[in-house]
This record gives sequence, structure tokens and C-alpha cells, in this order.
Amino acid sequence: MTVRLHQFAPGFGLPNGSPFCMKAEAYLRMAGIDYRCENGALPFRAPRRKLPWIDDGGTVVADSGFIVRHLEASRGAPLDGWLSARDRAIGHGVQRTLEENTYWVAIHYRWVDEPGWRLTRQQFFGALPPGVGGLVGWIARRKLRRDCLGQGTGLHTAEEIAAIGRADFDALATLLDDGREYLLGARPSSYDAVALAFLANLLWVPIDSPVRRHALQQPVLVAYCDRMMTRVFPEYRKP
Ligand SMILES: N[C@@H](CCC(=O)N[C@@H](CS)C(=O)NCC(=O)O)C(=O)O
Repeated sequence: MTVRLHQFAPGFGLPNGSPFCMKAEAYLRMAGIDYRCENGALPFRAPRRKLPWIDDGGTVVADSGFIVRHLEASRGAPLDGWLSARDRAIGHGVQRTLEENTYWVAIHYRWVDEPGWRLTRQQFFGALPPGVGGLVGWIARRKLRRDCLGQGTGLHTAEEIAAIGRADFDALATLLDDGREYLLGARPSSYDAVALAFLANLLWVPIDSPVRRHALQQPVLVAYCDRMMTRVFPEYRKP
């Protein structure tokens, strides 16, 4: 059964400019599951008003985390089957850090910070007619700015936001810095799809920020991202 992955169109020179959509596609590839991308999906039409979501032979699953759990449970050979309970706990911590904390730092640099917003606007709305693109972009930016304030990251100073992001990537670098091939050992797991999606969306996207500059100076992060991209998305070239 072919899984239909509803997501944004590829962007920023990556399979997806949304780390959640890129994670879902990375997982599908890593788990060897037959899938088809339905690009150009719209969040307000999605089952939970966010992307990605999947249609798996009539079963609709929204949210990248639930998608992974559904596919792990419904396919014969789960990618995470070899993990110990401790590995899973570490993976869970990494996932929640990147998705619920680092994500908002990325939102700040892409949607709130002026230089990043110029690139984001061009990327997501540049193909629309100028009036429409300008209005839709303004509405989307206003929403994400409010979300970022509501979540709390947007309440901080620029230096504090940078410190929040740097600390997350330092923690990831420490975990990867013991010579392991993948995040949790010698074999891939679903948590590598998370780490890959967030690292590529930082390191391979030319939106300058103190967090990106900091991460680029950590060879272990750069090497992991590059080798995972080569393995999972070999058709993409490092910019
Ligand atoms: N927990 C969700 C988060 C998904 C998410 O935040 N998607 C963003 C794109 S990166 C989205 O669709 N945002 C649309 C909006 O907030 O209106 C998941 O893991 O899939």
C-alpha cells in the first residue's frame, strides 16, 4: 500500500523547508516504505491544521510523531525495533527538544528576524502574484510571530534566543560526539529522521543566525548532517 504524504512543496533547496514534513519523508525512506508525496498541501485543510499528514490506504494520520508511530506499528519490521528502553528515552528527549524548543528558535530566525524573513518571504510567497503573495505572507508572518510570543521564545532578547538555540545544538553535538554512526548507535532509528530534518533545515539553509554560525563550527554536526543527507536524500546537493 502506497502511503500518501501530504506536505508543503520542497523548499530552501531541501526536500522540505518544514522540518516536520522532511522528518516524515526521511522516515518513510529510512524504513523502506513505499510512498508518494502530495506536495502543495495547505495547513488549514489538514486534519489537525498543520502539515504533514498521511493517508495510508484510507487511514488518515496527522502529526509527524503519530505518523511515525502508526507506520512503526503497522509495518512488519519497525525501524526502532532494536532500541532499548533507555535508547528510546534518549531519542524521545532529543525529539522533544528539537520539535518543541529548537523549532521556535528557527521560527524566530525565519519569520520574525528581518533578514531571515526576506528569504522566507521569497521562498514561500515569491511565486505568487505580488499583491497576493504580499498579503498571504503578511498574514502568515503575523500568525507565526504571535505563536512564537505565545510559546514564549519570542519574548526573549536576541541574545537569549541565540543562547537557547546554541544550547540545544551543543547537546546534540555531545550525543553525536562519541563516534557513533547514527544518533543512538550503529543503526538508524526514527530519531535520526528528526535530527536530520532539523540539522539540514539549519545548516543547509542560508539563513544566517548566531545559532547557525555556532552549529557550523561543530564538525560533528556538519558531518552527521552531510552523511545523513547523502544516505537518505542523495538527489540533494550541499549548497
Ligand atoms: N507536531 C506537529 C507539528 C507540525 C507543524 O508545526 N507544522 C507546521 C509547518 S513546520 C505547520 O503546518 N504550520 C502551519 C500553521 O501553523 O498554520 C508534527 O510533528 O507534525
